[in-house]
Amino acid sequence: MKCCILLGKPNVGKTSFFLNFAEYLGITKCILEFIDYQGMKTVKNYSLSMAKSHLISPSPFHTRDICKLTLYIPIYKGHSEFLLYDTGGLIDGISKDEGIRKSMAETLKYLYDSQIILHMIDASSIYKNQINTLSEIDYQLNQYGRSRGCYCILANKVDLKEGVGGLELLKKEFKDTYVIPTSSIKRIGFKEVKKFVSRNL
Ligand SMILES: Nc1nc2c(ncn2[C@@H]2O[C@H](COP(=O)(O)OP(=O)(O)OP(=O)(O)O)[C@@H](O)[C@H]2O)c(=O)[nH]1
Ligand SMILES: [Mg+2]
Repeated sequence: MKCCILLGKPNVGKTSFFLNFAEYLGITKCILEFIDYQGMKTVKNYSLSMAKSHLISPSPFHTRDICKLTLYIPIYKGHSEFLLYDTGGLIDGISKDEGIRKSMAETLKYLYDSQIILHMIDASSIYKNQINTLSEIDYQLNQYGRSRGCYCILANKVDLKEGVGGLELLKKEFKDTYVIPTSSIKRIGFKEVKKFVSRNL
């Protein structure tokens, strides 16, 4: 089964996208598998609303473990199955926090094993030049993703006024990359992401 990984800086909206996109694809209950940095697996059964209230947060680095969910996309008379991974936020350099370092290492391990790469950037934040603005890690992910193929950028938070400006900056900066404008909470761009994933399954 193909694996699709969702990654990017902390707080850009990865977990919100992960759960809302799963809901968009028809999931009503989520059986989530969490994998920590030691490879320990824990399965949790959540309703979607419980998952959203537990797993999404305005504080950065809320997600630490890899979170795995099996999803289905209808194709002709059947459907294609794939695994979607939510991951902990990636930052430039080496964090002083051991937990963050381990979480980042785990994300990179799963990146190598994934066939489809969704790189999320907070478009509103880059427009305002805030903490989550474009930096080395985004350029490195872009370079790596392009070398692998099946890679796109999700320019998230375009429901915000600044997100629209940020989207234009991203399109200019990453001319050779497919950039999909998204809003994890308003479900903008979900149809395009679904098309992108199903094309690569
Ligand atoms: N306006 C707006 N807010 C968003 C969007 N996506 C996420 N948020 C908000 O951004 C904050 C972070 O969302 P998360 O989904 O937890 O972000 P994350 O990338 O998983 O963060 P970490 O797990 O800490 O790396 C929350 O307060 C969300 O409500 C979006 O598309 N638009
Ligand atoms: Mg998260």
